[in-house]
Amino acid sequence: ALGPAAARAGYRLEAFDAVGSTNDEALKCVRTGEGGPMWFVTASQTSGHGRRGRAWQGPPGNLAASLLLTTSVPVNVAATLGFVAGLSVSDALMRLAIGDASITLKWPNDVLAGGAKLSGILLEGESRNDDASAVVVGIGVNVVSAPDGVPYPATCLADLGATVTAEDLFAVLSDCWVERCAQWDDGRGMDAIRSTWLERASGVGGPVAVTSGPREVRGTFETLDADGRLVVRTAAGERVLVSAGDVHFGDA
Ligand code: BT5
Repeated sequence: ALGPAAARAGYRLEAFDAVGSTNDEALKCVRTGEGGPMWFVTASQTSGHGRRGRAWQGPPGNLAASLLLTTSVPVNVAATLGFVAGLSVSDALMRLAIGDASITLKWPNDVLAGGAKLSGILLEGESRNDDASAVVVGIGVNVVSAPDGVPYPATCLADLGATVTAEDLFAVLSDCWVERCAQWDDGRGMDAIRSTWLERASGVGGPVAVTSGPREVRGTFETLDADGRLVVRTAAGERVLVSAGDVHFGDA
């Protein structure tokens, strides 16, 4: 069920016992022109995806939730809703007293616990015209299990000692989303949420390497710009803006 604030705010919900991908369900509505805000949720997603065609594993009991939103902002601004999503997940964990200080955000859109991946976020959508877009914000949270065999550490809420179910987590998360999204909207995007995001983020002010296809940028992770791009200062003093990629912290 939706949280009370989400229900009051007029969000709708479609819950599935099991489904291939909640993002794909929401994208069907984007194609038919149906409006949001509407959540598509399951605790059993069988063929979830991540960025660039990667698979997202979601064994039964883990949360997969996608929000269909129609916004009156261009796609580049709507893309910063991914940061609202990451903040909402960390807000929900705080509200449930799970993980405490071990929870960090990793650019662009991961939520980590003790440096291991707990949640992944995928934004998809399309521009409807110059100043409107339909966006799907997909959020996966490892609740009862984390996959083996991923190329970096993964963890789940059960590993953190939490007994919350995917359904209970979603009720809290859907309320946290409403609050963070209101802050984003009132402040017109990234400017309203940047400082909180940076406080909770890993690696700010330290060395970073970002790979994006064949391209690699190395330098110091300075901040995020208004479009949520990573601002990197290279050793040569150049300020480089990175809009997509995989981040590694440290000098290695
Ligand atoms: C992401 O991609 O992290 C975005 C994941 C978004 C999943 C949600 S679930 C609801 C909605 N419906 C969907 O179909 N998708 C969204 P990326 O940064 O590309 O990371 C993907 C990589 O994470 C994979 O290549 C694996 O290495 C790893 N991975 C896969 N499943 C994982 C899991 N459950 N926990 C941690 N890491 C995982």
